[in-house]
Amino acid sequence: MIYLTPRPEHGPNGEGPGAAGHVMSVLDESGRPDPKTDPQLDLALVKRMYVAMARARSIDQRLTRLQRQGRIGFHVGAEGEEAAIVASAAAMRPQDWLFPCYREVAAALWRGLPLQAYIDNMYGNANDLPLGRQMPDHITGRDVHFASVTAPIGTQITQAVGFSWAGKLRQLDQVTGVYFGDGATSANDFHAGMNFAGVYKTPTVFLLRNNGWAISVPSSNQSACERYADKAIGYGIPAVRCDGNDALAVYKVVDSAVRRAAAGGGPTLVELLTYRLGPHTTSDDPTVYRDKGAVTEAEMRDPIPRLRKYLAGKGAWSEADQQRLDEEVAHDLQQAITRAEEAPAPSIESMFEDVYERVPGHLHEQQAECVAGPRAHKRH
Ligand SMILES: Cc1ncc(C[n+]2csc(CCOP(=O)(O)OP(=O)(O)O)c2C)c(N)n1
Ligand SMILES: [Mg+2]
Repeated sequence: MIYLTPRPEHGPNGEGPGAAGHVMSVLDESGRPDPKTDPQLDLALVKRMYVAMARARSIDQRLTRLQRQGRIGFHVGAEGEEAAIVASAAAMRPQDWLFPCYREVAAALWRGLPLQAYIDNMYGNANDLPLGRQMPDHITGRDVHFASVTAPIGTQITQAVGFSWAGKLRQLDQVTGVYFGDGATSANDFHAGMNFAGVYKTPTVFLLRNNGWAISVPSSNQSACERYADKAIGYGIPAVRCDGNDALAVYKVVDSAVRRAAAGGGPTLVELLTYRLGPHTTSDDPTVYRDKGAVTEAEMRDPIPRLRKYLAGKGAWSEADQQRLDEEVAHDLQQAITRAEEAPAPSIESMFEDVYERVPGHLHEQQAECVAGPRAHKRH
């Protein structure tokens, strides 16, 4: 019996033997760069990434408190995954598109989604773009080239591949990045999307956020594959693994995958190894299924202090900078929350709109009945 074994070299840019198993990293846990892999990024860019990551953490913490206070219904946080999310978004070019899972709001904010638009979505008020028809954290951002969040796991993968195929047919200089989790690699859409992208060489960057968990299922139980990156082999797609808690490494590998796709080289799977420090969502209690020790250990690899130490080592970040940032974020959030809480709920009439160009007769009737019914118009 002859067994096929994964090819040792399937890195996208001619990396040496073992590229598939190798985990690209730049920063050690104390934020010191490895001169052999350091991409020597412009410090202003690194600072912007750090600010976006630290802002994302503060936003998550505040939204979790709002949920516990009963002011919003639900929140999906991304604590611990900020480098994987922000640095990958930073490596995409303005004309590129991102198709998200539900944990990458920080990528939309990076691309310019206004904080107010996000907070309005968290309240589902009349200013929310989806008009409260979606769950919180299900944002949409056409203006910033950020596709709508869709809750069914993996569906964004086929959407993203189709979108990037369309861009290729139109000969647009456009790459599509698609985020998904380790759990999503078990979904049909992952396989359909990867296969299509491999066959048609679509300009797609598959951003596999391996955060160790799919709700309560550990990534070690999710798949029989030794490494998630190995899943790319069957589709003829090069894969690269990267320390997802190391913003510089994430930027470096995604930048190179984007360049390769833009040059007509086809798709790449990037496995971002990270860890979900918080619960799956505010509806989840991970203490019933995971060991506290694992979290404490993962906290040592927290991407935010690591990048802060890097910047501080370069004399580009101080305690005073941190304090200013914390105050600014708290102020911006307070302002956005106040506005969102003052905004009215979406009108009942609006439930019947936006599907048809003109509301058909039978829906008009239902709309009138609903408006006349006992449901009082009230503030959110
Ligand atoms: C088709 C489908 N099945 C099940 C669910 C319920 N569900 C929501 S999140 C999730 C786990 C996803 O894990 P992963 O892909 O690793 O992403 P993570 O939440 O860790 O970021 C599941 C099973 C769903 N939303 N859609
Ligand atoms: Mg996961």
